[in-house]
Amino acid sequence: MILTKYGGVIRRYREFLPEIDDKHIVTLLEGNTPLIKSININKIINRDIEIYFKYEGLNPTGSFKDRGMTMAVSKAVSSGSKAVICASTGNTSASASAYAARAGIKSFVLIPEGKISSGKLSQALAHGATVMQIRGNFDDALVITREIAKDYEVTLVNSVNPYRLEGQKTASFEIIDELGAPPTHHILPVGNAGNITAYWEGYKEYFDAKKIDRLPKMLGFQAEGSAPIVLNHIVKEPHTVATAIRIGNPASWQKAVSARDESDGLIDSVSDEDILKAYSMLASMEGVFCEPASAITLAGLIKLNKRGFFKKGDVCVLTLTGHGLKDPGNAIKVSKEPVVVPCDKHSVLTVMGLA
Ligand code: AN7
Repeated sequence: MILTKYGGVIRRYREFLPEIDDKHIVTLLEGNTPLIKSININKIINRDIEIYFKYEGLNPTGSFKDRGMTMAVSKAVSSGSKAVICASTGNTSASASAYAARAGIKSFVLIPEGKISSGKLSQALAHGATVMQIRGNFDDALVITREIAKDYEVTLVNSVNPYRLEGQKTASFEIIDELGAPPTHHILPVGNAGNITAYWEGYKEYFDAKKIDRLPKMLGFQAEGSAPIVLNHIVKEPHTVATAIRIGNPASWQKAVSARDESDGLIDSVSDEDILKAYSMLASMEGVFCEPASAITLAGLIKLNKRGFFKKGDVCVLTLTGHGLKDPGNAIKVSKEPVVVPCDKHSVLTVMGLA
């Protein structure tokens, strides 16, 4: 058998994506991420359902943003653009700057000062972006970015760029191709609300192509302090430990509401405390290290499960949107402290409980 080389999400799912010349494809071989079946967490939460983690932290820059960025930057390059710009809570800037570097074009990123994790900041800097820390939040940064992209020759690569969502929908295709069927429930974090919109599009397109004969319910979660969609009003000063989703006025608000309503799903919120509990559980019980914003999916599942939401046989897929190494500070904060031990065998054995 001849194995076809993996060529990234555009080449794999070309028939479902906007047309692009092969020579313009900018890829770091994103996508093709593992769908990991939960063993230990599944057992203690609910043995009647199946839980899977779509581990998007294993994309080239460590988050799901790469699926959309390959499409957006390829299109930018094919239209002759020499620069991209984005506002970001961190992951979009990491991804945009990496794909811009790959394409040999410039990247400009606006981030809220002091409110993005060090891993993400280091990525944008390493990839050579011009990083501007603004004294405002993500929502303020997005307003400025949109205005600049409207009037100057620099391509906006936030998820208001439709090519971003086109690329991101490929995650739904992968899940169906892997499971052979859609899950009954798909759980996602909701920040700027692009990803839940993209996943829903992906499921609907596979439905229309007759690859599946039913659709999942879309379940989105926001952090309590940044929950505009749940509250049904803009949050002027959003706050949460999950800085990736510290967004008070999501760009794809209405589309996320449509995904929720069309799928008979829901968008709810959970506390920072529960996000951090789920974050620890994923790493310590399942060996899957994701960032706090990603762990909100498990916190949400636990919340719904407690009120008897799921039925026997339900299959839940949780998208773990970003890698835990993006934000090691939080892991160190919520975990057991390392033990300082004198440099001798006996002391080590004592700590191990073997002396
Ligand atoms: C890990 O990077 O908005 O609802 O500027 O980094 O599609 O916005 C990041 C969002 C979830 C929310 N999980 O997705 C940005 C940015 C992680 C994220 C989300 C983000 P959307």
